[in-house]
Amino acid sequence: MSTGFFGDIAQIKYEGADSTNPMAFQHYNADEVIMGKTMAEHLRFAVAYWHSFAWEGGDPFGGQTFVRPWHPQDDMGRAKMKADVAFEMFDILNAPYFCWHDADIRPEQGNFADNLNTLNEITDYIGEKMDAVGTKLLWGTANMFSHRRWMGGASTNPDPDVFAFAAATVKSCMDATHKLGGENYVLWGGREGYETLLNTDMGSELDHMGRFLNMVVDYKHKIGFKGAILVEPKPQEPSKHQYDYDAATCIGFLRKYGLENEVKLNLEQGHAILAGHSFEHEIAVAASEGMLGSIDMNRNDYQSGWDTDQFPNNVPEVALAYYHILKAGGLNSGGTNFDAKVRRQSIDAEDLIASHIGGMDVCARGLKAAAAMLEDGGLEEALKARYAGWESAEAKGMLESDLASITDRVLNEGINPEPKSGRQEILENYVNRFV
Ligand code: XLS
Ligand code: NI
Ligand code: NI
Repeated sequence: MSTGFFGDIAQIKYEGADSTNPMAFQHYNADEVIMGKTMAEHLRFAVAYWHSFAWEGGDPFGGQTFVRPWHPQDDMGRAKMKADVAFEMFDILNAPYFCWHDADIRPEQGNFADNLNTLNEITDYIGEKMDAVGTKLLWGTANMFSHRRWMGGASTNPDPDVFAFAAATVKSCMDATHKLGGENYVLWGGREGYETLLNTDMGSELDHMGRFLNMVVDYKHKIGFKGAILVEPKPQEPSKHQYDYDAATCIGFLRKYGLENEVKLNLEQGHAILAGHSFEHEIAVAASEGMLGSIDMNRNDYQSGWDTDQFPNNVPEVALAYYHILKAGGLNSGGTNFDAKVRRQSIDAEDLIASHIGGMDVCARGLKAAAAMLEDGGLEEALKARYAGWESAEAKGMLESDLASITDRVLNEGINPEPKSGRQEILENYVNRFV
């Protein structure tokens, strides 16, 4: 029986680029084949439970703007109603995946044992809904940043009892993810960092975080969870400094603690911008190390400098991101999670649907442009030409050589390099032909 929350909004269909129907896809055509895979298989869209169903519309200057029948979110009956509405939306959008934090789906009980009971109960309920609607779980995760117990960090907390609570919480969320057939498990450490170095022992906090992540990996193998373990870089917010600053920092951390073959990265567009990078930079860094796991797709407001988690609407940006993803062989067990929320004035059920339609369409356009560029091969050809000098045996041999022998060669052969154009504008013009 329908909750009625979405009124008469029917399943969203693909109507093509000429359609003016705001409740239809213009570009996302799930079954359309691109480079040997359907769009649905490439993009693997997921809806984020927290932004669409748990967030109440507050900001630092004002409280709740969304009035939903499942508020306040402190009761199991209303948690089930929230799940009913969520699955109605997954069905309307035909979204293949969703993602959750424990705190999004179960009511907070204030202690671990009761949290565990409500998590078990709600995930049983959600499991039945997944079977009925056909939506799958892209990833589960633990919210270890909202409740006041986490204010000084989770695995990096100076209080070992918080470390213990965090370990138990992650175990419960991994169990729940495994039970629901989740394809990945994510750790984003919003409070794993510091507010001030004056009270922070950074070295020991990092060691605790490294040990914690090793326990997570051990537990994954113990229960036979086949999904990927992913960490999500972000430079700051809510903490002043987050240890998982960006992709490169995470990779260094994973290597230091022996996790480079066990853990991959969940990269978020807005976090890349906060770290002073482009999204494609973060994807290229992860891909070059074989550590690309999944993506959180959103955009920031480029004027405010906050992690505003808006739905993507910039096709050229999205196209370059998918270009690097396709080049790296695709998302594998990862997907495109809309870690994005409607604005707090967008209070209608229709806004929730329209925002996802727009995001899915923008990603579809980006993917199509990316595939066209890759199939045309212009960028790859230019790249090959730029590095062609390194094909020669002499150049390759230099990497096995040493400074003194190279110096001899420079002197003997009178090596005196002639600068060549980087052709940046020509390449930018090329990209513009596709987006
Ligand atoms: C916050 C993060 C968060 C993670 C999951 O900025 O993006 O939503 O994706 O904990
Ligand atoms: Ni984020
Ligand atoms: Ni995220």
